[in-house]
Amino acid sequence: MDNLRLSWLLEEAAALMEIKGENPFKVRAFQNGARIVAGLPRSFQEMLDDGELAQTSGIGKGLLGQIKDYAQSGSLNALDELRQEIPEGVAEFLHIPGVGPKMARTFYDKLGVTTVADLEDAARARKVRELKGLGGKTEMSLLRSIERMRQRSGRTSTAIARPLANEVKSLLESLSCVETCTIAGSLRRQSATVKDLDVLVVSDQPEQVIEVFVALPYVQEITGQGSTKASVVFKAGLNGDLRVLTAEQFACGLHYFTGSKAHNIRMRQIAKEQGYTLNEYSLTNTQTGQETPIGSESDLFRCLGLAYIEPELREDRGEIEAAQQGTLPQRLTVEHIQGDLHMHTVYSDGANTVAEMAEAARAMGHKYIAICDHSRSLKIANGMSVERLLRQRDEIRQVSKEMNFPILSGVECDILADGSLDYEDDLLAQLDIVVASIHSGFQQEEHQLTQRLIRAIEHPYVHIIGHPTGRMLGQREPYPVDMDAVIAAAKRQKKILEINATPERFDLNETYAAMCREQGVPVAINTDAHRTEQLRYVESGVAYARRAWLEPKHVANTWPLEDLLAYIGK
Ligand code: DGT
Ligand code: CA
Ligand code: CA
Ligand code: ZN
Repeated sequence: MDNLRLSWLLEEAAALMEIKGENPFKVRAFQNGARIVAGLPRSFQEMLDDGELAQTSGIGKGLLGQIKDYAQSGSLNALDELRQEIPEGVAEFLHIPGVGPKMARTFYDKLGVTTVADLEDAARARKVRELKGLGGKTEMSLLRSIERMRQRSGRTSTAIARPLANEVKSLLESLSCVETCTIAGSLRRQSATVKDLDVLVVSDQPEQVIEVFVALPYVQEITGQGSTKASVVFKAGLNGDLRVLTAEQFACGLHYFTGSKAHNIRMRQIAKEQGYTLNEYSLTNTQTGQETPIGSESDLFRCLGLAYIEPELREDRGEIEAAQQGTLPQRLTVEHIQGDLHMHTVYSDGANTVAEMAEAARAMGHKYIAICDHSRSLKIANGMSVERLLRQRDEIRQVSKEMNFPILSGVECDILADGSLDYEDDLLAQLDIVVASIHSGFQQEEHQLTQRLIRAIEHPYVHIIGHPTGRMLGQREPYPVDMDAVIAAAKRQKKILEINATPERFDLNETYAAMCREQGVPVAINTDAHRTEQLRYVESGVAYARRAWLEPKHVANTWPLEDLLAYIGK
């Protein structure tokens, strides 16, 4: 038990009291208490024992009583009561600029939302403007505030975080005092961006592990150091949280620090309903105080009557109910993927030849690929003239025959500003497959961009829309587009939308990918590889797609080639 954790709990209690409309003096007392506890010179436990905490100014009788209880039971009574009434996540609403306690309460009471993400969805679905006293203007500014909050929170794309995580993991694992090292948190859940690295180590020599961790060459600054944990800022700009656990604690710790927080909250409820207390170290029988030995996450789920839930699903989006009912989605894996439908070669801005890309793809186990280099307007990416495109098509046919490996001759055709395509129809008709993408004119209005995409979808020779929203994580926002309308058009026209697996993109995002699943629009998980090694992006693309609950049947490039060709009318 540490000061920081106590301080967070007091802070959360203050927020929930505010939302509940409690006496402002009481709220203030808890807020002050949180600050004081965070800044104590020694552990609050020691100061409680030797009576110094009682003498500390700002810690009144009521607060002291709460802290005493917490020291004994590990939970804060006042907070437990508040959480009965208002779910934990609602306190987060107060961090949105412009949202006060009253408004937060209304969102929860009237919309039933308990996380910022759900609130955002509700606002996008135009439900906020219908609330009494609020309107369209509030709704718009709410959405902008949530967006700003996210930007300010400074998240890092996995393109940076994952290689760093792998380095840290392998360095720590090489230590003799380390049994295992696992990266938990949002990175394990395959989020598109992460706030920090959550590093879990099993060891019985925590001091030694911490010493090495804070001295890693990637570390810029140490921001916290305790007996079993440490926090750092990495030179790459993101933070790192290390926890050292014992082997007995590992399974519960892994589950807890994998999160998400919303998932954990529901799991704790489920445990409670069954007479257990679940925390980051153990599952305990609440009555007897006896710990249930938990050897793995599967054990933990099983003890609570749940099927194993993949980390990617742990967002409290219905996965716990599905695990109770045995209706979790079939796990999509990279073995289901039969081919990759978007990659580049030296014909435009790629680094490898047609044959090299095909060899590498076949070595990975693909049954077919499509080569889709850039079209002529995209000069900066060495887009192909008509003549060069035709020459490439001939080369593809020949390589395919020599290798006895299906290579579709395609193109990544620019969607021009008015929604028309970059080549004449009779040329496109000669290709096996056409991916159409937007690479310019992002500054258009939403209705223009939407119409542009829809026009491309309605084009008879277009089969797939590439990276449909144009986002570049950490660099560029998605362009504004009405994805409901785009997905509806894809459905009408029997077209495929891409999940571009380049780690800066993950575009479609998980929300839109899930909409495609619901609407019956197939997606293709494509790497957009510009060199052979990048064909490996398919692995994280598949993992990301699991966040949208996609099953093999939803993904067009898990289908045999004949089925794919039949779907696109070839
Ligand atoms: P991030 O870092 O924002 O990309 O997302 P996470 O999920 O990695 O969040 P982080 O690093 O703050 O915390 C790691 C996990 O620890 C989180 O997924 C769940 C757990 N956790 C952290 N704080 C709390 C909490 O206040 N309550 C509960 N139930 N779990 C928490
Ligand atoms: Ca994290
Ligand atoms: Ca963390
Ligand atoms: Zn591309």
